[in-house]
Amino acid sequence: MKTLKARLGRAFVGVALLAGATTAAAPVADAATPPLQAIVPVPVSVQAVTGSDYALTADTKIYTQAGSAQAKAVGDYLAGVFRTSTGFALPVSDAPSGTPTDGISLLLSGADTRVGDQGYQLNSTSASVILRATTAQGLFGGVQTLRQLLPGKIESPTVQQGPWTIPGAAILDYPRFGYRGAMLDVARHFHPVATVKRYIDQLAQYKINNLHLHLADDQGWRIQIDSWPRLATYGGSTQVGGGAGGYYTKAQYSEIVNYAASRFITVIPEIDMPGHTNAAQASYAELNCNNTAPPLRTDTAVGYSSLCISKEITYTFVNDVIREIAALTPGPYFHLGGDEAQATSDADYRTFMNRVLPMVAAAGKQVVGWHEIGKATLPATATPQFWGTTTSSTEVANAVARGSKVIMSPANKAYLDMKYNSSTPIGLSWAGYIEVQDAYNWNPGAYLSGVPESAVRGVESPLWTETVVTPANIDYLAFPRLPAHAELGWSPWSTHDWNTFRVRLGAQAPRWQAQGLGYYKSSQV
Ligand code: NAG
Repeated sequence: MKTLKARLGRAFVGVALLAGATTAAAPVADAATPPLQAIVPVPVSVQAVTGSDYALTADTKIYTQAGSAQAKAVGDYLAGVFRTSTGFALPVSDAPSGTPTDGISLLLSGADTRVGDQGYQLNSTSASVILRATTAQGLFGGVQTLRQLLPGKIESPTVQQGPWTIPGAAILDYPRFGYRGAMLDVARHFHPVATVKRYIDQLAQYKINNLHLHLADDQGWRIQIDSWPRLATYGGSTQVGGGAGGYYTKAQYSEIVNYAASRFITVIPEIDMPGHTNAAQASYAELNCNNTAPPLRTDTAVGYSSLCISKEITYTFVNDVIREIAALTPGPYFHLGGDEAQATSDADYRTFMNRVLPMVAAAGKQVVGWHEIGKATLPATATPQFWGTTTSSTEVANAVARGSKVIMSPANKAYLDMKYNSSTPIGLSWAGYIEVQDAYNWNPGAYLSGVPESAVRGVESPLWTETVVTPANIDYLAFPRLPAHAELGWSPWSTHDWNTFRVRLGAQAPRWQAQGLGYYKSSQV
């Protein structure tokens, strides 16, 4: 078994365990999981059409809904992924009218109404592969499933030998929650545009549709603000551990936003306030009650900074920042942070939020905030993001009672920066260790007492970066837990089952290897 593991990788271990083969695992472990049983997140419904596989060949054509530039863009994206590893031309052109009789088609007509605005239908036979959806976003989700129906080497950056067989199938799929998110903290350690784009591509594969960027914290301010230029040039000049830091120019932030949009991912900018603000206060003395700028900080303490609640300049500053970032952000949300305001009294916190909440609305955005924001009187459009380690929250309950929906990120389940176990080389452990099974085994729709599924907007996986420096560090903490969270956000709860999940998750490993993604090799999978 040990030799097999070493030779084949972890992908096959789960298969052996599922079959209940504790000792004589070899024959089972030799068989790769059939692709229709290896999709993450698992679709709502998958039916095999036996004896009717589609062969992707040098002659295959991709057709997209005539007249839809968005469908064409999804077709080009699909062709880009498949051309790289197959070496085939895969030309993309308008679909003929009527039901296509060959090739791979991406159509915006004829989908089952259950697909809604994010789902899709996929029908593959020996003649053709037809994806149908009501939106380009739905087609894009279907494309992610289609990738997983081909062998993992389809993800290779170099041309590989086929055969490239798509199993005959009828798939109907749509999400449990409309919001599936990931957060990247670019403040503690700055992560350049290329790293963020790489992460966006990884998120898209698992049908995550929101990227929350934590753009400012005590240790760094990471986005250019024209009316307060020192925020970026001085406040962004260092990071945890004392390295050089960095920041996004407005053009670079827009580049991220546009790249994310091309993957149907909405960027949610966060400027944390009224705490976690040392970088801003170090940049401008007037943002401090004593008019003295503190030094830049490169340690990882939390809870010591606060904007000066009683000064008018504080609100000019906050309004300028919200206005400039909102103007660059097409998505509907602005995240105000609001966590760990230990250096702000509750009364001051409420005073502050009462001033700032209307600024977000005036900038045309809806508020998101870490769940402490529920201490303020929120409009029903505001979304608290639960990050606690217990299963009740007064702040969330208050907000839900006023009509809010919540994003679920319980720290002991959803935090990607927690270590897997005591020997994980990077990560924190204040919320506990989170092995893959822990990341998977919770129900976001029935987790917080008094918060029914109907009050849950979705699931988000935060990745704080006190210990995360390189893209390889991101890979290691996000994979394989991020796909576990993605499945919680997408798949019906009725499909929830660790034993089948770990087989499907293990079957992703060859894709990650082909992509050069340095995932954590969990002994549980
Ligand atoms: C919390 C802080 C965050 C920190 C993280 C590390 C939240 C909402 N706040 O203390 O600034 O990076 O833990 O896990 O998580």
